Amino acid sequence: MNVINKESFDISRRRFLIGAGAATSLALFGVNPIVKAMDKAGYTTTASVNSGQWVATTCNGCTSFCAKQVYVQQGRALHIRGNEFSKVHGTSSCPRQYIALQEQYDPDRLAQPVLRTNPKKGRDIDPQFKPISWDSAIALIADKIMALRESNETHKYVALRGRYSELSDVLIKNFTQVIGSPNDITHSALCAEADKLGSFFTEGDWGYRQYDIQDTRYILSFGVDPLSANRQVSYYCSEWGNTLDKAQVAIVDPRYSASAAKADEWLPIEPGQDGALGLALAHQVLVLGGWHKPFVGDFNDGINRFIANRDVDENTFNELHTHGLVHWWNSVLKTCTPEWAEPLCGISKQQIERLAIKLVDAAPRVQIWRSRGVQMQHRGAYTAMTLHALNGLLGAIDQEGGVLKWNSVPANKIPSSKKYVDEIGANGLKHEKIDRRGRLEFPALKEGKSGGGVVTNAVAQSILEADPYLPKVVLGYFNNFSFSAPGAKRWEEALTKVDFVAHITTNVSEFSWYADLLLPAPHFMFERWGIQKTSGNRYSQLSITQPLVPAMGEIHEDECGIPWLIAKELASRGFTEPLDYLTQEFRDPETGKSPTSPQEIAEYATKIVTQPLWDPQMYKSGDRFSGWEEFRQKGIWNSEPYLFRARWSHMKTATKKFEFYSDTLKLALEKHAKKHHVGVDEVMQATGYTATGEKAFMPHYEPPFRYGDPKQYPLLLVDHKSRLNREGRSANTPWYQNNLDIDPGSRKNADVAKINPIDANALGIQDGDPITITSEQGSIHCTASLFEGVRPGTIAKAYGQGHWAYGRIASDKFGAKARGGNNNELLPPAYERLSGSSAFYGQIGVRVEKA
Ligand SMILES: Nc1nc2c(c(=O)[nH]1)N[C@H]1C(S)=C(S)[C@@H](COP(=O)(O)OP(=O)(O)OC[C@H]3O[C@@H](n4cnc5c(=O)[nH]c(N)nc54)[C@H](O)[C@@H]3O)O[C@H]1N2
Ligand SMILES: Nc1nc2c(c(=O)[nH]1)N[C@H]1C(S)=C(S)[C@@H](COP(=O)(O)OP(=O)(O)OC[C@H]3O[C@@H](n4cnc5c(=O)[nH]c(N)nc54)[C@H](O)[C@@H]3O)O[C@H]1N2
Ligand code: SF4
Ligand SMILES: [Mo]
Repeated sequence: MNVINKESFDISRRRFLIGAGAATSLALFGVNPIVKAMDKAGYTTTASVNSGQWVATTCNGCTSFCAKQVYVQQGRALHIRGNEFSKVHGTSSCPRQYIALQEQYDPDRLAQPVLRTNPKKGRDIDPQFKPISWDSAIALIADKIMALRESNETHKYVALRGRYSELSDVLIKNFTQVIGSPNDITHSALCAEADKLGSFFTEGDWGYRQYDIQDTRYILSFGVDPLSANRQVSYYCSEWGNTLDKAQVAIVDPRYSASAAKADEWLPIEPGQDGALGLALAHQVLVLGGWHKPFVGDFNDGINRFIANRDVDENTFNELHTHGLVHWWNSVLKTCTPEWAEPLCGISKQQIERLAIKLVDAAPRVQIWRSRGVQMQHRGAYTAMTLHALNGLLGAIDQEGGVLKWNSVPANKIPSSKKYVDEIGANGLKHEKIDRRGRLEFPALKEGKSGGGVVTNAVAQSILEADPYLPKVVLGYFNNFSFSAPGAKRWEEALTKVDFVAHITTNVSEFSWYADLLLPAPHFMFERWGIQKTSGNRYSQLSITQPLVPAMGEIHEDECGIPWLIAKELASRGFTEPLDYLTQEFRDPETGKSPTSPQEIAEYATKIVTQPLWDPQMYKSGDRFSGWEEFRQKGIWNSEPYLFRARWSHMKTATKKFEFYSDTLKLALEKHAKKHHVGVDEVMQATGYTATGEKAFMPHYEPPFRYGDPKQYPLLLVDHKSRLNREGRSANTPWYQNNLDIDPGSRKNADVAKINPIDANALGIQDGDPITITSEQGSIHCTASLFEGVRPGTIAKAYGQGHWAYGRIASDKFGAKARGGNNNELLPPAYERLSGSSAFYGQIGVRVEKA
């Protein structure tokens, strides 16, 4: 039988394991998938130089989603560069683009469907996966869906989405809907929902920002390391040098990041105290009279009455494009002096005063950046609002050299399956969603709507407690929640409770380990259709991915193709609506043909969504194309350049203004409270906030919640992304492991925690020592790196290592021993509840010992 086992990590044995009995091994394809693909492509070693071509696609290594061109020769992807047609990043790139090649040609990739043969589930239990055919795999999923329909339990089907392209609305949203389940659960609450909350409740935009770094004079970053992470790393990497010539940069982060290393100033703040610093800066800006008058307005007589600890008469100030400034001052800011902030945030009064002067001098050509690090915290919502309000005060919103929204992209949405839902499905859709969104303690106020957002990490709890119910079928797509979610082990336990778990994945991951069926996924960048958007340099772009090399195995397109295969099987059993939806709504916009294969439906879906961009008859704005073929070849559409100040007094907030006193949040909280027959104070309490009364509607100080008794867990953990992390997906590549010293304080081929020599000496820890880090949640092992670039009292560790599955390089021993430690086994499953986000940061107490 064509199977492999845990022992098969040994590269020399790998090829010989075929037929070695029913145990889970790595080379699940039988022959090396690379060899197979080369066979298909007719590859010869005598290929002549320059006989290939550059093909457009998109990198999905991080949320920058850069448009790329890949050099393809004889069916092999050999080289990658930025897409010259991009107005956002052009040909530039970040340091991790090439790792995509090693992901694509990873010999440990799953290359055909496999079925679990061991009914027992656990980390130490070999699933004993054995290959099965695609037909059998799809039939098995159809069996499970039909059984749910027969028992009127279609709501017990749960689709989990990790990373994705816009086409995932087929598999996750609409396919789930048409089979009658409300449970289309995305990873957004593990990603950065609290960030969007900060913009929404001040300027009415549930989205991310771009920063006009060409014309700026001052960049103040709260935890963002734009040379490593965040959005549009390629553009910022290529332009940052020029920016440093023209502007000053200050990085607030307990950790000395790559960007801090290039900045004018590094402010190693006490974790979780960015709100205090932000409020003190806002206070100082007002006291100095430095707010941007053309945006905010002024006192009627031009005399500044913002004096510390003194109220201001609202009638004396005439606000222009903002709302509630004086109210905010009187209720919150007047007491937020630098003296008040200093002991909280650990940044001196003098430094705060100096920063404020710099901001005022540079305004409105300033920009305040904010990362997940300061917002995805237990009480992070008001920090997100505070820091964005600073942009408002300084007039940086929608301004040259300031902070911009993403330009809009006039693409179509994926067609809805709503009208295809039958009676059984409609009953299923009435059930509460599995993630508890909208409950009193989970407002998840996406776009101001109670329960409008997702609470991804609550799903594990819901499964464990069978509340609101125990799902029977879980389909995981492009996700690895038993690795990527705080309190990761809860997911392992939860998945053992579910009857049937399927996973669509390129690699046998920590999530796959608990699955019953694995479907091999195409690599997102090289083997399938897809759509991504990004923004920077005053433009937005939409770019596509397309299949450009033969797939590494028996692989079908996943976001549209797999639902189409399942729908065909369901139709053969008399449940025709899913197939009706897919065949009727996904016709080729050029020929009107219905799809006949997984690849075709994905291509048609790509054409449907992008048609307003490439069809000359539908032209709206931005780049022009003669038709689909030209667009496909270029692979990218660019928007019009940014229109500055167009949104001033036209924001999508309750008052249409930029809100310092958020009427928008007030409305949202009051509606949520009313739904639960309580007041807003009770909502604050249920969500773990300390505010009472009107403070709930304004940026204000919230003390960070500390996990773990300081006596037992004296140090604070600072989690961060490595420059080489392509989310949780790059760890099985040599180019990742061999180059990790690209991060300040890190080492090649090691998983290090960076500890200040002051703390290390007190603990008797030397550089290179193996250490154990323990929190209330769990323990991990890694290596100590003594590094002055962490604030004493904190320990910084990149997320990304600690895989115990995924492949022979990612783990020490596949399925048996982790390589380094996974930070998510230390982090508690905590939440920022107003957005539904998981809380990865703040004050996470840990103990560090020599192992
Ligand atoms: N401690 C800590 N945890 C974090 C973060 C952090 O900074 N620190 N970051 C968080 C953030 S911002 C995010 S967005 C989440 C991401 O977390 P997830 O959404 O869970 O995504 P990944 O961990 O990248 O896992 C994706 C999985 O999909 C499969 N896969 C890999 N490549 C492909 C492919 O090309 N196609 C398909 N179909 N499947 C593939 C593999 O099984 C892989 O494990 O992680 C979060 N977790
Ligand atoms: N290299 C790389 N880049 C990526 C990704 C990746 O996997 N790898 N993933 C992409 C994804 S999915 C997302 S969502 C974005 C997220 O990008 P960002 O929103 O910018 O967030 P992170 O980099 O996750 O934020 C963590 C940062 O906050 C700092 N930090 C931690 N605690 C605190 C604190 O209390 N105060 C302050 N001031 N700083 C703190 C950490 O040192 C770290 O620099 O990045 C994207 N870019
Ligand atoms: S990893 Fe991110 S920044 Fe780097 S090329 Fe890919 S999408 Fe762009
Ligand atoms: Mo993310």
